[in-house]
Amino acid sequence: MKRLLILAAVAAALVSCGTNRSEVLKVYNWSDYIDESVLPEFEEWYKAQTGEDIKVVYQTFDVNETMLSKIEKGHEDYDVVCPSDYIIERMLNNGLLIPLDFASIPDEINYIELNKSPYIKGIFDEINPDINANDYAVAYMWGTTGIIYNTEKVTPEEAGTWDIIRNPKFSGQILIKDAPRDVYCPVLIYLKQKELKQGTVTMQDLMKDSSDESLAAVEAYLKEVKDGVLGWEADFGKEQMTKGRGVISLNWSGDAVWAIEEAAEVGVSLDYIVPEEGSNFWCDGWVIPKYARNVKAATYFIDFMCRPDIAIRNMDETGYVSANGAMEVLESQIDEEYDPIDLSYFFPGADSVCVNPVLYPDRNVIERCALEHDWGADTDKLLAMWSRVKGENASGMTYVVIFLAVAAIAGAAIYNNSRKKRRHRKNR
Ligand code: N2P
Repeated sequence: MKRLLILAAVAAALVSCGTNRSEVLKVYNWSDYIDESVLPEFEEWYKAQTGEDIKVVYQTFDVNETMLSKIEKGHEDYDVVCPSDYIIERMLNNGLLIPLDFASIPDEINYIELNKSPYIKGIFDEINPDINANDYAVAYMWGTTGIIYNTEKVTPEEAGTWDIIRNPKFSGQILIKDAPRDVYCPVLIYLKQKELKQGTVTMQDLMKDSSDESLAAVEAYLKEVKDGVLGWEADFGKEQMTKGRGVISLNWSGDAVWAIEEAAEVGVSLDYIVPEEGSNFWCDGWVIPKYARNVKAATYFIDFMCRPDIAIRNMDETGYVSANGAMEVLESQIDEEYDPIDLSYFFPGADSVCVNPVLYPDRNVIERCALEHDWGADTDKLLAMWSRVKGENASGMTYVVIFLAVAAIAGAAIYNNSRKKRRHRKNR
């Protein structure tokens, strides 16, 4: 928060000191989602490529919805932002994105074209059948939603089903991502197991299902779960898990990689699983919103993010897996410590490679996951449901405190008033 305020002040200062806006690049990205040392390197690289100065103003958000509202409602002039798939879809549907002009970048440094993963390109093709998301977005990181668990307290069988979040054994020790869509989808998949097995619905149907009936079912389930929730977290869950303060965390695969590594250093053993019922997989991508004011630098920035060495540094720093399809990226992750997995869906020919399976999911994990989709106006129903679920978490206690505070203020006012009246009478 403090960092955000400082950055906002720097941004305001730069603009008010008369710095030419064409020399400023405003980047708005998820927190903990980049190796920040690449930012000054971009400034140097941009100067070398174009002969122009650029100053990156870097700001972060915790969840998609915060970012979206700044652009959709606030019309903020970020030059490049990093939404997830279903938000890219929404931004496309609402005409909020500018098509990317990569032809403007010289071929020899066109890292986007050089390293495009056909797999991810296919995912972006799926985002919107009418508008090709590949013309508007370049994938950055991707992964799954699953369960991080403490292996000393939870068995893989227990963590291998979404039912774990209401398992009374772990009550009070569960952290849940404060990301409504990424919680709604797995819970709905869990609740619709029977229908999925019977083939009366598909995972893809569920990703688009914003019916009142499904919303009510997920709401009821979450209300059952919430008394056992230690925290609804946007970004502190991974750290809590490393400190042994939570036993289970409904979280993203990249936070899992980060947490597993950090925890190992302090003797806490964590693991990550995508429950057997299935889940969502997601892909975040760089886009240029229509209120951007430095499209050229934004285009170069997106390109720079696709340079394999930069992609590797961002992966190593954050725990997330790059959408970059360069073999160099795969080679940097090979580690004989892991059992071989089938990654040929992502890197053609790589059907048995030793890489961290939390980072790159095996083909069979991917096969039980699906991509989320924009719900349009129904999104408001989800957000209302989410705040009902979380709001009630503050429960009666909040109302008691508010009631006591109001009663105290009213009492003090009545007392002061009657004292004044007494004094007034006395003085007469
Ligand atoms: C990292 C956020 C990752 C975004 N803090 C997952 N979609």
